[in-house]
Amino acid sequence: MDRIKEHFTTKLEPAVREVKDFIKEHGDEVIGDIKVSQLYSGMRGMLAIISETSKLDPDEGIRFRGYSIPELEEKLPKYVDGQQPLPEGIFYLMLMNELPTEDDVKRVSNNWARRSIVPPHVFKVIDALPMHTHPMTQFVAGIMALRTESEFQKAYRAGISKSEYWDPTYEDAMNLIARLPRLAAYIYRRAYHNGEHIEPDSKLDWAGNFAHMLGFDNPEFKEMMRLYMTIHSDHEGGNVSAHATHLVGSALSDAYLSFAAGMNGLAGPLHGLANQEVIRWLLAMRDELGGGLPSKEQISNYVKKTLSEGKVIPGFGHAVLRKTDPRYDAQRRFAMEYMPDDELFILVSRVYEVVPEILQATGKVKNPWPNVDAHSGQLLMHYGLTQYDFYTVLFGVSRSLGVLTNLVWNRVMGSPIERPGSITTDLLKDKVGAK
Ligand code: HAX
Repeated sequence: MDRIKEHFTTKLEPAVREVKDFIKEHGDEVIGDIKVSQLYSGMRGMLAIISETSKLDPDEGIRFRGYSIPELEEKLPKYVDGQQPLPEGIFYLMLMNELPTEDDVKRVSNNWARRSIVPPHVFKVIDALPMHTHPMTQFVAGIMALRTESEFQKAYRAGISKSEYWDPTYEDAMNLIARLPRLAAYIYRRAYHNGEHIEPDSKLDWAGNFAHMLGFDNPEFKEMMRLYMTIHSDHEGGNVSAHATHLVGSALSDAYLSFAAGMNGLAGPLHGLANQEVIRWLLAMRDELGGGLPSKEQISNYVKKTLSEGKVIPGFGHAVLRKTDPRYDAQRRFAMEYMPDDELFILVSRVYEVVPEILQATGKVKNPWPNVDAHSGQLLMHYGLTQYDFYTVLFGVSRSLGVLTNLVWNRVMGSPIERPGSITTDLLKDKVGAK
């Protein structure tokens, strides 16, 4: 058994006992009421899922196992001479509920490198798709093709006991996380670099090697990728990609099926695809205004025009957050340090100064502030990763860290199949005595 898994096994029994005791003692306590309006509003504000890896506070933003992003920037191990947190570290923290040491992080890096070989049939599946297939479609097809490797599927067929489900799920999660960068890089190089693929460099860390396979060996880009992969990894349990992974996983679907479901959700423009939409929207604005850097007044007019056409301003708003997303702030700090004079960064900053007031004035937008997607594309564009259709795949690779950790923990806990109730409007009217 590998050392990471061995250490993880020490966490299982106490965590299961803690939850069992808690349910036994407090299981009948009521923690909230549901309003009729919530049933029609995408379950906003309803507590419905247990997710231990991170918690989103509307006014403060995300905390991973209790740590804010600035705290993690300080506390998580870095690459040699680097300043940005390594995603291996946030994965370890989410899995173990324990801050990793440098050695722990190295062990995760090495473990993933050992598991990272993608079987050739996966590349054949990708190659069979038309070149214009959206990268997220290719990504999901690749994840499904990788399912031939599922340890859980094999173990279930062989009749594994419930109490052991977590073990092959852990193997699937680790294998999948290890292989996603190679799959994603393959899709990128095939679509945008004439299929000139780059072999992995197993001496590099997970995000650094991903950058390398994409074709970006600039050390600054690698640092950016480490930050990107860390901050996109989890956003509590209710967002579409996390919830979809959790829901499908609750049917005992293996990590591949569950994660593919999550990625289908991430590919929606109101969720992860917003990062692509932001750049598309910014470039369209620049083109329409004749190139160069638009003034605040020009931006303001363009924002109003977008709204008047019945479209959303991509990268702004959030279902839970009520302030600027700390993930946006983290990327802004990176841009201020590494590329303060980048024209697109200046545009992103100007948009930040203009949009919230306009959204607020609509009187209906609950959160006028920028979210994570308002910034990420600018960082990628700066280093020459300009093919924005690919951006959501990067988000997806990172998101695997949180949602697959949750899947493993769901198996440890023996979480049941998810099956909320539904009701018709007529019956609901009867219930509340409406005519
Ligand atoms: N531009 C224009 N209108 C917006 C808006 C925006 N950025 N954000 C919200 N609104 C509108 C909604 O469309 C809704 O209008 P209707 O009543 O006419 O339907 C109204 O304001 C109220 O919405 P809300 O309660 O403030 O927001 P929701 O919780 O319903 O939706 C969204 C949250 C993130 C989907 C929304 O803010 C949005 O569409 N933003 C733009 C797309 C985006 O950036 N998505 C990424 C979000 C972060 C994420 O998941 N990243 O992966």
